[in-house]
Amino acid sequence: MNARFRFRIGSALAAMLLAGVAIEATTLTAEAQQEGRRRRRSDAQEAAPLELTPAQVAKLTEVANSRSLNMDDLLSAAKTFTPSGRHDEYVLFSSGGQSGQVFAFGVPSMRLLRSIAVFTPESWQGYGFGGDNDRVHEELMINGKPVLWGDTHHPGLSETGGEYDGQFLFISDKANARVGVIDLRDWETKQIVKNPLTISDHGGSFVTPNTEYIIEGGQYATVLGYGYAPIEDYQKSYRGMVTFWKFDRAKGRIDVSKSFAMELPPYWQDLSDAGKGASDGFIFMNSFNVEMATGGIEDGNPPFEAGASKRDMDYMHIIDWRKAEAAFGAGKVKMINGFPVIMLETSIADGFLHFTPEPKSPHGVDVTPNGQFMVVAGKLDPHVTVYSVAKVKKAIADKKYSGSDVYGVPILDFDSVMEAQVEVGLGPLHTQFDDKGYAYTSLFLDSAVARWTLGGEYEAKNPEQPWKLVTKTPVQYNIGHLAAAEGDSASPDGKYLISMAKWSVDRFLPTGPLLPQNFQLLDIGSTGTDMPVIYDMPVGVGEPHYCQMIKADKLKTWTVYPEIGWNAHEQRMDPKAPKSGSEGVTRDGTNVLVNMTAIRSHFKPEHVEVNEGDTITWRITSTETAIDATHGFCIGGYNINLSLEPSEFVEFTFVADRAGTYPFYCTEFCSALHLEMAGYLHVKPKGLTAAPALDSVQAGK
Ligand code: K7E
Ligand code: CUA
Repeated sequence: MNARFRFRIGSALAAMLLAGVAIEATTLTAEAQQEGRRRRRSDAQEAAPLELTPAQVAKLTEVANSRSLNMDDLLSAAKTFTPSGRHDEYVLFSSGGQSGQVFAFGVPSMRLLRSIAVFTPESWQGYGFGGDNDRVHEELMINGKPVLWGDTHHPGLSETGGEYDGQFLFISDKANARVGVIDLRDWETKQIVKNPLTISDHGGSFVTPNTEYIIEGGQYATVLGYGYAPIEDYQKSYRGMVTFWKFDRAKGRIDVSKSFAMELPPYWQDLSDAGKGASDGFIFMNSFNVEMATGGIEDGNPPFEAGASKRDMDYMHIIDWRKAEAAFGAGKVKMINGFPVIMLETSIADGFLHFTPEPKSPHGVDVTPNGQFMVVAGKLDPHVTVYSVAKVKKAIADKKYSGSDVYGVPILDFDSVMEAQVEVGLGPLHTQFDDKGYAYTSLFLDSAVARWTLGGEYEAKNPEQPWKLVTKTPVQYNIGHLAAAEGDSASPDGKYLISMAKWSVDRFLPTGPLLPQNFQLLDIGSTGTDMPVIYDMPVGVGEPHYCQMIKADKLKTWTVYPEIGWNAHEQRMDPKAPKSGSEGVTRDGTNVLVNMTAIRSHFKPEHVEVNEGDTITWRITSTETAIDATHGFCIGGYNINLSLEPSEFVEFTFVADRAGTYPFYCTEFCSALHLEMAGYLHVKPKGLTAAPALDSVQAGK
C-alpha cells in the first residue's frame, strides 16, 4: 500500500467505506489536508531553542558511538537533516545527463523532489504516452526521425536584473543541439527547439540578465545547416556558431522568428556565460582546438586529444550581443537552413566579435556576480585566468590588438585585458561565487574544490589578500561542475555548494559495474579554511553535468491548475475540455469522440464502444480541485498512459486497430476506491453483426 493510500484512509473513512457510503471528493480532501497539517511541525516547535540535558547528551553520544560517528559527522547531520514535514530552503535543478531529464532536489536535505521529463518520454508524467499525435513525439522529431533521448548538460534559470526569478528553466541537449523550456509554475516542459544549424551543442543554456535571450553555443564544428563537406575542407567549410534564442516571457516560449545565430570560426566553442552589471551586453565563450586539428589516428594523424592541445593559447570569444541584435535587425544575415545567421565578415566589420588568448584548452568561463571579471579555467593549466571587463572595453575602444586569427577576427592583447592569474591546482574546470568575495573552482584532477579570493570591489569583503588560494576541500572523486546557492546570480547567498563528482568509486554500496555519480554538499557559510563536505548523495540516473540552486521561496508553484479544464501545454482553460454532465461517446463516420471526466473514484463514461479501425479522439478532464488528487489513465496494449493533475484537461488520439476488450484504469493510487477507477474500451471486430459464441472468441476466430 503506498503512502497516498494510507494517508487518506482515516478511520472515519474506513467506517464510511464499510457502510457503503458514497465518498465525496470534498470529504477526502478535508480529511487529507487536516492530516497533512497535523504532520507538519508547528512554527512554535521550530522556533523553540534547544538546550541539551545531560541525559540527552548521553543518549546522543551513545547513538554516535554505536554508529561510529564523530563530532563532525554529528554536525553535518544537524546541518542537513530536515525533519519530516519541514521544507528545504533551496531547490537544486539538475541536469539529468543521458537520461534526458531534469531532476529537482531539496537542499540541504538532498532529497529528490521530482524529475521533469524533457527529451525522453517518461510514463509517470504521461510524457510522450499520449497516443499517435502526441506533441511530445512531434517535438522530439529530428529530420523525420524520433530522437527519444537527450544528453542534458546545462540548466539555466530565467533571470530578471541578473537574479533568478523562478519563472522558467532552460536545459540544453548536447547530443542533438536542442533547448527545452520548462515553466516553473507547473514544472512541465512546454517547448523544445532544435537548432537548425548544428547537430550538437555545448555552451548552453545561459541567459542574458533579463532573459532577453537564451544562449546556445556549439561545440564540434560542422557544416552549418547539416551540410556535408569532406574533412579535408575543414578550415574552408566547417564552422562554429552561437545561437541567440529570443525568449517571449509573456508566452513562456522561445520565439524562433526573432532568434538568430552568429557564424564563428571552426574552433570548438565551449562553455559560455553572459555578462551582467559591469559586463552587461557581452557574452563570453571559450573555445579549444584553435589548432583546427581534424584527427584521424587511422590515417597517421595525431588524435584529437593531441592535435587539439598543441598550442599554448586558445581564444575566448567576446561578443557584444546588443550590436549583434542590431545587425540581425538590419537584415545583415544569410539564411542557412531557413535560419538567419550573421556571417563572420559582418561581425568583424561591425566590431562585435573579438577574441583574446586564454591558456590552453579552457573549459569554463564564469562572470563574477558584479560582472567585473571573467574567470577562465584551463584544464591543462593549474591557474585560473581572470579578465577585467573594464580592460576589455578599453582594449576594444583603443583597438589594442595583438593580431587577428586566420578568419580576420581581431585578437585583444592578452596583457591588456588580463587582471590576474591564480594558481588553484590541477585540472580547474568551473567557477562559482559566494557573498563573501570568494570564488570556488572545481579541480578535476586534484578532486578538490578550491576557494580563492577575488579582487576589485570584492577586496574589502574577506580578510585575505586578493587573488589568492585560501583553501581546498577534497571531494570524491573527479569533480566537473559545482553549483553554489544562487551562485550564477548577481547576489549569491554563500551558504551551500554542490560538488558534482564524476565517479563515486567507493562512496556507496556497489551497484554493478555502472556506478552512480555523487553529489556532495559543502557548507561554504564560513570564511577561511572551514569548508567541510556535509552530505553525499548518489545520483543513479545519468551524469548530471550542471545544476543551479535557487531559493525555494522564489518559486511560485501551482499545486492545482487555476481552472477546471486546464490545458497544461497552452497554460489556459481549454474550451474543448469535457465538462461534468457533457460526457459521452459520439461518432462521425469512423471518427469517434470520447468526452470523459475523472474524479475520485470513477471515469465517466465507464464503457466506450468502438469499431475496429475507428480513429478515436479521447478527451478527459479531471474535475478535481484538491491538491494531490492526481489520477492516471492508461490503456494497456495501446501504449497510452497519462497523468491527470487536478483540473487538467488532456486529449489524445489513436486508431483502434486491434479488436478486443481493453480495460482502462487509473494508474495513480488516488483513493480508497482507486482500484475501482476503471472501465472498458470495447473494440468490436470488423464485420461483426451479432455477439460471437464464446469458444470462437477464445479461439481467436
Ligand atoms: Cu564541464 Cu558539459 Cu559543463 Cu560536463 S561540461 S563537467
Ligand atoms: Cu484515480 Cu486511482
